[in-house]
Amino acid sequence: MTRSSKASGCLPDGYRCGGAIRPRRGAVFYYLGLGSNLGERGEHIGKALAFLAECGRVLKRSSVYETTPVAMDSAKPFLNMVVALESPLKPLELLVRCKGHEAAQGRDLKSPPYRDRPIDIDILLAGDLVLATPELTVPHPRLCERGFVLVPLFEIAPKLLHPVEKVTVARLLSRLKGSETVRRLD
Ligand code: PH2
Ligand code: MG
Ligand code: MG
Repeated sequence: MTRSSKASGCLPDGYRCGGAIRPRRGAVFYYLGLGSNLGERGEHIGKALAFLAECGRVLKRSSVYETTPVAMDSAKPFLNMVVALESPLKPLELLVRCKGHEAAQGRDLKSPPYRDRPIDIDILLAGDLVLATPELTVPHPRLCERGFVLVPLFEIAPKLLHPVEKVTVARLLSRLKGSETVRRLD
């Protein structure tokens, strides 16, 4: 049997196929949210990007946005961005590495959540995986409520389908209510 040259089976893993990209065999397409509101925020984000490049292939990165803290008693604005990463790591392996990197950048992981932090790396999506464990929930449980995540995610993946909501990122963003400030930096 001959395969049509358009069949995705003819393409090496990790290559474009009709606009969609599929991961290499055994790899996962992650979307990660990065945030910093303490210290040299741009440097912290830069170090996190270098760290993620060691975890796989960074396929896309959004602009950096300055955002007002949400659900936090803080006046310190955040820098936020979103990254698409293809990685051979399993979700829990990636999570452990991200936590290690947050600690290496000086984040106190024992402090209560929602404190000012030099760096936060959140796994937003792990392909189509739907998972709820004490360690990790994907899709991220508050993804649909947060402009500081949805705006940068929309920039790099507007047509991406949320595996639980079954709507696109563009639709999630259009449904968003609230008064968060999310300002793109040049
Ligand atoms: N992260 C939070 C809670 N609130 N607000 C903004 N603007 N940016 C964040 O990254 C952020 C937040 C929990 O991790
Ligand atoms: Mg977070
Ligand atoms: Mg986090």
